[in-house]
Amino acid sequence: MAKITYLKGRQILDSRGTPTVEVDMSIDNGQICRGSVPSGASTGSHEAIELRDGNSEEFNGKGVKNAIKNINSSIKSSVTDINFGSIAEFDNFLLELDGTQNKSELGANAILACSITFLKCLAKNNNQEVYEYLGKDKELSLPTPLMNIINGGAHANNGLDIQEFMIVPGGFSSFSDSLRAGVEIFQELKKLLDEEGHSTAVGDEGGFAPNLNSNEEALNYISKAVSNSGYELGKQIFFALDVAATEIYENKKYRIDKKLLSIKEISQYYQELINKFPIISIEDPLDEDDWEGWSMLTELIGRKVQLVGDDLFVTNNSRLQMGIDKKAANSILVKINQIGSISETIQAIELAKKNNYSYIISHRSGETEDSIIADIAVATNAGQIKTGSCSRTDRTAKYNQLLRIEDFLGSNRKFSKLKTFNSSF
Ligand code: 2PG
Ligand code: MG
Repeated sequence: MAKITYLKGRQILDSRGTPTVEVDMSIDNGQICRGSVPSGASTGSHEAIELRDGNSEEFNGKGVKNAIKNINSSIKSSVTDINFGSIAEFDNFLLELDGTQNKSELGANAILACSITFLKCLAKNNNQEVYEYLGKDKELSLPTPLMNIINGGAHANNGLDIQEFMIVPGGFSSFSDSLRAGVEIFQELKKLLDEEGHSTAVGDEGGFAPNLNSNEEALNYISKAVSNSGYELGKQIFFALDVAATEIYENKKYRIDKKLLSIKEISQYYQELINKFPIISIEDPLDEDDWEGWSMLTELIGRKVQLVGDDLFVTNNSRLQMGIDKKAANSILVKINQIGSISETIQAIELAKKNNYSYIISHRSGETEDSIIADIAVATNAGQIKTGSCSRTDRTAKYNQLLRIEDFLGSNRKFSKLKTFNSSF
């Protein structure tokens, strides 16, 4: 049983300079732990509500002082003197206190910051790391990273309409080797882009954001960087895309490479891309409410590639269940702030597991130095983590935590070598 003995919320900044929520907490007079929450740019419309101050002039209305007030007043006064038996009990208490479906009363940012920090306190008071505490009696493994080395879409202003071009160093036998390969390719890509006069400035997730003419051109650059670095494409290195298609959906069509494509045409476009490049995963290939299109595309290419629902599922069990029923997608992107509590995040993972959907633990494009998603990826044996490129401390913080965990686990460590289902690779 655990009682909260100290709780304080404050406003800090995320990696885009946008205000976000941080919490300091201690339970049973133990050490103070700290947690903070990320924020998206290409957010799904079905996500839990991130409470922002709106009409205030500060930060163009993006302040989170109301969410902070909720933590320091109603949450603080309600939790005092209650003994919580688990993170689930604590989260449920906050959900009841909020009383809405989408956490709009207290704010998903307020609730999640408390939930993350409560979990950290439980681990700390038990003298454990978060991954050990959360993964107790479960299979632990270090994930393969999906590294977003070219940024486009809402995360850059370069005209590329696919949001994320990721490399997946899947053919290695440890996390650190896999990460090292990714870093070497990233450095080589920088050289290549520079040599050809392209910008090597980075986007929100630390990948380059060059002005290229087409999505294929981006993939060609990455292919060249892979071979120049001495790695084998399709054996050691694979590709993953996040199209974030809700952002390019206009009048029931998809804008790709300056053309408007129907659902049939875009499906064909994906088929051609996966025939040309070793793409093992496509996230949000279609709009967040295009269920029919998703079922069709899953039937068409779901045996060859991982089709990941991000804006489609928003880490929400009822949306995921809808996808399972409709055979839409075969994988879920897991973002703690889309649903707004640790326990509900774990529930979504459990539902995915039970139905043979793979699950990828993910950051947001607006991040903080909090690295709890690294621990969650290990504790839930996710096998895959998406946490940006290998520049910007907001991104490397997560990779560094994974390197630490690899070190802590020593000879007990297991690495989830790329495991996408039905993959022929
Ligand atoms: C995504 C994410 C993270 P955002 O679409 O998957 O890469 O972006 O946080 O902007 O929604
Ligand atoms: Mg996405």
